[in-house]
Amino acid sequence: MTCLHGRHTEPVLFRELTGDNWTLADYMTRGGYGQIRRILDGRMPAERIVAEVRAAGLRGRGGAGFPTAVKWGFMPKAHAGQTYLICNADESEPGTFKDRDILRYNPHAVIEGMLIAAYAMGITAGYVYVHGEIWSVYERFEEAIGQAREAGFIGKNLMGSGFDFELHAVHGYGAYICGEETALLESMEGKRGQPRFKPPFPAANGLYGQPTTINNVETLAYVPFIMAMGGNHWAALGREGCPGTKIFSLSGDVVFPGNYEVPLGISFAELLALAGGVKGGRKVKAVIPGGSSSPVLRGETMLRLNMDYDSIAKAGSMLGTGGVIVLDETRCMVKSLLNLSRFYRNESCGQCTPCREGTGWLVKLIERIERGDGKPDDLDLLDSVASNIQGRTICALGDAAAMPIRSFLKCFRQEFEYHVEHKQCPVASGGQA
Ligand code: L3W
Ligand code: SF4
Repeated sequence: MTCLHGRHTEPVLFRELTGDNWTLADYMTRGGYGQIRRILDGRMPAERIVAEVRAAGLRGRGGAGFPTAVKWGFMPKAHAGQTYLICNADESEPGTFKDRDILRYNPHAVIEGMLIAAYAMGITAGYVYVHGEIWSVYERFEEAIGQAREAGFIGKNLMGSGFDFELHAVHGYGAYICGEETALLESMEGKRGQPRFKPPFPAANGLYGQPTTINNVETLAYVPFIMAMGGNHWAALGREGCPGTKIFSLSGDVVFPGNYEVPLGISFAELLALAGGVKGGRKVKAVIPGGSSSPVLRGETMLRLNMDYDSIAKAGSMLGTGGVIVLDETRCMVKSLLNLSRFYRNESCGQCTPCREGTGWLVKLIERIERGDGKPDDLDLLDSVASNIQGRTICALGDAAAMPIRSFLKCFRQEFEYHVEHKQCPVASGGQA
């Protein structure tokens, strides 16, 4: 997967990258570490940094879109013990593959972003938790950390300022659930990666019980650019009312799958055109706009929407991680849902009964419908199982498993009914759903 095919319209994070210029030396020629140097040299007050991030309107890029400046503000101002900053690079939401490209092509932007964030919150220790199935990215990031440490950007008394910051990379072993922030903390503590109850939130009780801020890779990587441009200027890169740029990962039935860094609020139609449109000139049937946990929308609905948090939420879905999965008119919606549901069943950590048992029931029901053994009541049963999972579990995986079911049924109910009634797929058989 590459992000470097020159089809971005407003690149910030991916600007000037060719694929092999990820090194410290190259980052320095692009003004790298200039912002942390300016901050430390000038003893910039932490409030000024937070004010720039607030002016930028930066929202968390890990899925929830939580305002970054507000999250940083949750950290206690005075704390006797250690506090931590964690970069969540456990990217594993199906359809989402942006963070690994940021780490691969622009790792020093992440490190500088962490330095600035840590300084703003008075944190002296940081970790980057890298997904266990992208080993080459983990190794490259380790190398980048080594370069930064050797150049004096990580360690004690940075640039003679008195500010200390230690940074380490750790890796998981590929479990999706470890991307949930509290499961990630458990995993880092050497325990089984299972989500904790929230509250308390990590800002109060995080790694080893200490106040911890956890931000996504893309969120942190934008911070040096926001400081360099000024928050207002960075915000103005987005379309009206939609601050900044955002990386969308396009996959599925598009001509050029890949990562596209574009103004937030760009229309879906423009984004699709950047990716070369739908394969074979076919029609877009359905779109999952924000990673597999976000509800599916019909193609014609998406073609009227802009890619920003509010527009997608008003249409009944979520911008999530910006992992856009495009399904064309040849796709069977039952099979597509089955594929997603198997993923959530396999990745459930098993702590909560509705999620552990319910995700298995969902798969059994969809398998039955898909192979032509569905019963007339199965669609209501599917909806009932999903509604008994949603909102009744410790973490968002339960919701993430339930929401696609309900949205597929809402948008494509006739296709499911056709499977039950005719014991075959209308797409494959050329029938009308
Ligand atoms: C202190 C409060 N902190 C909220 C913090 C909280 C977290 C952030 C957002 O789920 C979503 C999920 C997936 N005091 C606080 C507070 N916080 N109130 O703010 O919290 P929350 O609970 O809204 O979200 P979450 O649990 O982090 C994330 C969805 O994203 N998703 C994709 C996930 C996949 C990846 C990936 O592969 N990279 O992230 C896609 O849709 O379903 O809804 O930090 O601590 N009062
Ligand atoms: Fe584990 Fe699922 Fe419960 Fe989340 S909702 S804690 S993944 S069982």
